Amino acid sequence: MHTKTVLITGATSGFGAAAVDRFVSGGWRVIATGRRADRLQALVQRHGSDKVHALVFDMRDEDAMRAAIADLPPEFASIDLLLNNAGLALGTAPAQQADLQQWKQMIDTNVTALVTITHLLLPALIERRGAIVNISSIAGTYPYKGGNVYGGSKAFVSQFSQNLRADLHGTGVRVTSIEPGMAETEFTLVRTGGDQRASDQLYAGVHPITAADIAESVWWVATLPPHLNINRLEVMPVNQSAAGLQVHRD
Ligand code: NDP
Ligand code: 8X3
Repeated sequence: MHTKTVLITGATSGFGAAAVDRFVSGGWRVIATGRRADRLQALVQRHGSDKVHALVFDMRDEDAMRAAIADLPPEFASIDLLLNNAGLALGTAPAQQADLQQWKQMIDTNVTALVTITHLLLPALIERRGAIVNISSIAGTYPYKGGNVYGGSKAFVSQFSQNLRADLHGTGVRVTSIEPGMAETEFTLVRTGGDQRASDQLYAGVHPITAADIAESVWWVATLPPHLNINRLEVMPVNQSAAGLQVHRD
């Protein structure tokens, strides 16, 4: 059996870093991408340069993305799985007080960069009857205050995934949208501009999803028999559930 290769975006922390460990331990080669070169280098050192290849680029820089992927060493060049994981939420303010630059950064990263790398890799994925796993969010399904553009960007990721399924019909390429709820990673630190206390308070007592939990879900989806496709997978901590509508009375 040939060694498979996965390209993981956002591999420097959280779900992406855990997925690197999971796929390496499952015998795959991993292309790990992100902006923080030191974190990617640590992954290469931990697993070995024959197992992990680091690509340092900002997902919003299309030229850098193209150049990095065009320059892959031959042993990493045949990609079987694209894990579209890089993404972020910025801010928790209601729309009427939100920062437009933060909105644009979320759209540029969660939407524009995701479709750009997908478009770039699609021909190769079709040739190899590969797979795409997109990390969406429950925020794309359930609205909450302050979710505004983050939730909108994840609704895009979920629907784009299902539309890819429709277009890729008959190619053998699998597409999955994984939609996690509260998970303790660097997500809330990034969202709050580095407020560790806010992050700790949010997850206190929740028993949130861990990065390893989602890495295991990705692994399960990716290693199912090739005739099976998980279309969408919504995962929450037991201590989180969706409830209710709000009513304002004048
Ligand atoms: P982390 O903040 O821990 O990881 C985010 C990753 O995205 C980092 O590796 C970061 O790398 C990368 N990233 C962000 N912006 C860019 C960019 N411009 N260019 C390249 N890489 C970028 O958060 P999570 O692991 O939690 O998040 C991973 C995905 O999961 C995101 O799409 C998030 O929206 C989604 N998600 C998270 C949930 C949660 O509760 N944690 C729940 C549902 C979905 P670097 O900074 O080094 O560039
Ligand atoms: C992250 C999940 O509920 O914090 O995508 O928005 S949530």
